[in-house]
Amino acid sequence: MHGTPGCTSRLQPAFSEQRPWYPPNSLAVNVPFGVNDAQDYDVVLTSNAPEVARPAGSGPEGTLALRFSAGEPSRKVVPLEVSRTPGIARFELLEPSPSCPVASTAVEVLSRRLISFQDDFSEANGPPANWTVTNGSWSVKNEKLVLDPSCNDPPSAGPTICAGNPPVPIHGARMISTSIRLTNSTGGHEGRTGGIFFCFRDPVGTGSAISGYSITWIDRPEDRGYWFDRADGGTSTRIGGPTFSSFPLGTKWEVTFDGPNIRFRADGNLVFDVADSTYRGGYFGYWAYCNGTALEIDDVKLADPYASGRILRVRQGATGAGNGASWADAYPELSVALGAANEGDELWVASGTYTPGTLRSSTFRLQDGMALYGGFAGTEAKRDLRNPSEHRTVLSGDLAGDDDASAPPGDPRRHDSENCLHVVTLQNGTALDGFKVIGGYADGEAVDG
Ligand SMILES: [Ca+2]
Ligand SMILES: [Ca+2]
Repeated sequence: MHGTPGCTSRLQPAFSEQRPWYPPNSLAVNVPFGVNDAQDYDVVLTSNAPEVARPAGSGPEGTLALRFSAGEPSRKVVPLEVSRTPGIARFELLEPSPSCPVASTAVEVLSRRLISFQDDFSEANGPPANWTVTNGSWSVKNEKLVLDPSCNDPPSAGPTICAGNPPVPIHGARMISTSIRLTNSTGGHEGRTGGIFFCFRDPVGTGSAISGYSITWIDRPEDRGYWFDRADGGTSTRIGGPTFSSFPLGTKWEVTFDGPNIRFRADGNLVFDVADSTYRGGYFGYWAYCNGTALEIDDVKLADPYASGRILRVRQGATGAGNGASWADAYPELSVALGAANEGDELWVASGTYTPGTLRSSTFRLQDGMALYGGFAGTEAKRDLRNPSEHRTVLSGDLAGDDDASAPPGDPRRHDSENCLHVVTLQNGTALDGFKVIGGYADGEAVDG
């Protein structure tokens, strides 16, 4: 059976904005339905920009042969190796005798450069300097952004304002926080109606072709409370709410992105936790219904709280969550922590001997701008409190743990021929401090940081 349904969804997702650490870094590959029922079916998955992203196991050329053996499932999930190089990698699925058009999809790796935006409106009263007004009467008054309740627009094109002048897409922000007050409206059927929009593909917050998210407060009796909507080319889908009376109207709103999830908190209450990874990055702003709703905005902050300055802890034997957030939840393996770390992160490593992997080519590879500190007991709250001479932290390339430094160099009794070639690989702007490095073989490095 060679049905067309398989032809339309052979590579999923269709398009994805991803960052190096943002799941899901994988593609689902479907062969046309049923084609491998009776015989093997071979396809080739290629990336046109393997330096950006490529199928795992494909090698530097970005080409991976996939065999769907007879009778086995006609769907495979192929992990992607996503680099730290920004760009778009387009994937194509090639078949030896295609019964469907070539299937293709793409992954965009966003720039790692953090584009953060914040504004506390400390400028003089007048037009907001860092914002772009699409509709309505917005101004800075007494160090706040204020929407004047009078408006002459049709309600469908309500007052809208976008961060940035000109509007700037906020790629990389994983946290949006703002104080917002919806002051009482004139009492129409819609009541107070307004809120935020984010991850918009277009800076204009209303209209017929919008794509992105909005979170709104509305007082209307039949759907009072918070709404969470996703718009796809102007078609709106409710993905959260209405909350009715479950939550009061808060004045501190916060949106965070955690992998595929988007969470919305108001005054500290978790209002929405929605799995939706359709949009990331894009434009941010505020809007209100044109019925006399007035807004008062302050302390706008869009940032990636995890992008830099994060402290990740590593401690052998740790059995907690393994996310590095505390000594209890430390990474037990330094190599795993390094894989999870980003530019600007600090790694604190408790005493012990750490090896980089199982191969002679294994190495502790520090990315640009990472700092690695050893010499911790595994309890310290500050970096200054560590003591490297008391809490020896060793990076070792002695994979078999059998080195005997008392034998002369070149003597097989040193047992160093199986050791790693390079124990540590540094980049520009990396820091390594408080470690003893032993057991490299290629250059016999013995750095005492
Ligand atoms: Ca202010
Ligand atoms: Ca050895």
